[in-house]
Amino acid sequence: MKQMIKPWRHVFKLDPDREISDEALARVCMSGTDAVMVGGSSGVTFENTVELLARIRQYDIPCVLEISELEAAVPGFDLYMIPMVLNTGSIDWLIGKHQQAIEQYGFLIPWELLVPEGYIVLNPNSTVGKLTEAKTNLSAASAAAYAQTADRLMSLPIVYVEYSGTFGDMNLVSAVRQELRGAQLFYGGGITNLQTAREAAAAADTIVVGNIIYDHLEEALLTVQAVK
Ligand code: 1GP
Repeated sequence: MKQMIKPWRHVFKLDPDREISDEALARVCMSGTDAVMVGGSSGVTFENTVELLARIRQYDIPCVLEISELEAAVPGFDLYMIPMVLNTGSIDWLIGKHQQAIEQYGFLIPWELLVPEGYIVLNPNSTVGKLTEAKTNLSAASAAAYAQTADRLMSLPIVYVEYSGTFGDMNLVSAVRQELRGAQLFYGGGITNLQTAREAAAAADTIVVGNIIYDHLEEALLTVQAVK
């Protein structure tokens, strides 16, 4: 499954808890993006996830689910991305919820479709930052050390620098990337136009574009050009 993700340079992230018209969804799915990731930090349910998956499946685009709610683990996605928050203040978000899920549902898990992601959450005001009590006040060197931990000690295939809602420090992102040997670097947060998409695409392997889809679709679609 790592082979499937490797060539991805651009990903749109859709939130099942937010409305998107059929026309907007069609434009997102046919934008030339490499994949659609379904996920969100709140209000994600089995029902709204199934509904969104069914709508995306009309298009020929890889569709992956980022699991934040066990109840919303819907079958039928191409892959399942499993966040492990490296700089959380609570062990639950690093490994606790994962252990509980496996104890309860291990027999149902399609292991070959799971891709763990080492998250470094850096916006303290984001929903994910608050929820996971992330220690966001990190220097570039500290963030890079988390990334090395994920890459070298844990062998995670993805490190995800997450600034959700705000555009991050690209020097930090570059410092993180420099330390990675095997892991692919995802960057997400505050990409709102072609310029920010280009900056992020220069620093990371893969850029993730979320919110702006709902606020300014035209600008969101332009971000695909940053990786072409
Ligand atoms: C959120 O990293 C993604 O998980 C994208 O962030 O919504 O700020 O684009 P934005």
